[in-house]
Amino acid sequence: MSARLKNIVILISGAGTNMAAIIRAAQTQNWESQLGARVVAVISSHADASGLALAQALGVSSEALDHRGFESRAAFDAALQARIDAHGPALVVLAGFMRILTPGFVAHYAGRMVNIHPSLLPAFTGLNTHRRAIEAGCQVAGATVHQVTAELDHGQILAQAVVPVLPGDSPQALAARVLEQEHLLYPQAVRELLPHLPAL
Ligand code: NHR
Ligand code: GAR
Repeated sequence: MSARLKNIVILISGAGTNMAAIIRAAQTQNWESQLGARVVAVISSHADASGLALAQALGVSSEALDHRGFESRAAFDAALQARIDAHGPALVVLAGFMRILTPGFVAHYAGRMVNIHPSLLPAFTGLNTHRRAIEAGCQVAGATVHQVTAELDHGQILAQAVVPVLPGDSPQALAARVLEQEHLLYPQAVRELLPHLPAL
């Protein structure tokens, strides 16, 4: 029975508030009985991520695999892949995950790895999205849930949320406005994707 559940592994690097939103949605909406899915593990690329304790507090086991202990991206990704695959994941969810992943790693999870990026893709791939949106004079900003492919922030778009950029916005103020929408968008996008994924 439990072998047929769709296991979700969430990768984080920091606060893990998107991770927490997904775990809470899975619990309150009873994804296990409704969708045959459950969040089984959280893995952080940073040992000091506060999201590790937050996951434990929500009843999900968490572990750190600090990227600084590895000589190369390929070595880190190989170790990360082994840790993830130990949980038999149907879906890998990047939630504030800050390490660029190698093409081999991405290929291994093709069609079953998603990310939330804090911009309205295809605008503003990469980092410092909020500062760049303000400097460009954008009147709207937002977040995008997308499939992860080898090319950074270029996978198929699954869902987007839009917020206004307000006069005098700081990158921090805009980031907080976007993050609030991310917490609604990401659990919903994952929930809609799950029926389309095979259990491992
Ligand atoms: N990997 C691939 N191959 N494809 C994607 O679409 C990915 C990915 C890894 C992470 C998240 C992404 C985001 O939402 C993501 C998407 C980190 C960086 C980055 O430059 C860029 C984009 C994203 C995540 N990272 C630096 C690096 O050298 C480290 C930056 C830091 O530690 O602060 O890996 O924005
Ligand atoms: C979120 O805004 C997420 O979109 C962004 O970082 C924040 C993480 O918050 N992701 C990236 O910038 C990826 N490069 P969280 O850890 O509280 O979910």
